[in-house]
Amino acid sequence: MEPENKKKTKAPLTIEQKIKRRNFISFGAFFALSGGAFAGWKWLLDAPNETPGITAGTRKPLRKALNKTELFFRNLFSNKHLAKTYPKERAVKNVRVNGLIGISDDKNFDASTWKLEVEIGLAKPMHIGIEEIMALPRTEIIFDFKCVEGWDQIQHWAGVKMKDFIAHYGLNELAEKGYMGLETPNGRYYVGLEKDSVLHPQTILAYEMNGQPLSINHGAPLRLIIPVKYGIKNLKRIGKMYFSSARPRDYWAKRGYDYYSGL
Ligand SMILES: Nc1nc2c(c(=O)[nH]1)N[C@H]1C(S)=C(S)[C@@H](COP(=O)(O)O)O[C@H]1N2
Ligand SMILES: [Mo]
Repeated sequence: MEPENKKKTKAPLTIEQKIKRRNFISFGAFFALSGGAFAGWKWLLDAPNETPGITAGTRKPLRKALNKTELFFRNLFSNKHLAKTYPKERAVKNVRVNGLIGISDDKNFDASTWKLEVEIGLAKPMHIGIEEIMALPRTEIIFDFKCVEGWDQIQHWAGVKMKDFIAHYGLNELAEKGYMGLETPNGRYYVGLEKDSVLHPQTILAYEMNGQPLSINHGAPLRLIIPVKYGIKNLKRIGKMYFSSARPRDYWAKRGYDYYSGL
């Protein structure tokens, strides 16, 4: 038989046949896709939880995706991304007091004997007084302070740039480890910060607000002001500073907030 004839004997599809065929194809696709989606969901469900601690326990593949996203934005902004600044007149007079963890729960704190403790590896930690810090080059910043709870305020702070502080005390090599941890003297509030944000030109160790020494509730004698991050990372009443190659513990990340908390 001629192949040509064979083709011709095949009758054209009727409308009903065409519809049946389409339905068959779309159902097939539907089942294939659902099967894929189910397998994906099951895979995620069966994936191990990350070890809780620094971050809340989510599925490991999800954390991987979050970390990739974080890295993308970190590389995008890095040190070149500056927070918007404002003229002094725009700064509010009544600066809101938010969290007091590590402050109101510390009855033994004595601001007059306070010293910043800096862990420097195997050697004994450094203890730096506030006068010494105030003798370093002073810088000011007026920016829009943002809290994850949904409020923001234009605030005016002064202190020393963290990168100047680090350079002055010969901590550059330690800073290269990747992370800095900061804690209140009683260790009740603590944050972890990655190197790029630590060395950011707008990150300051602040000892003044609106031209006055810090009040106790705003973090006297020394607090962190880090405009590239949400309020939660702006630790008040710094007691201890340390460096690490792994993410330091972070109070709010432990409770499910984003570790990076960048703006
Ligand atoms: N020690 C300490 N620092 C802290 C907090 C805290 O509870 N304890 N709260 C953080 C949060 S959530 C915000 S929004 C800011 C608020 O700073 P303020 O009270 O000076 O406005 O401080 C941050 N630093
Ligand atoms: Mo906050």
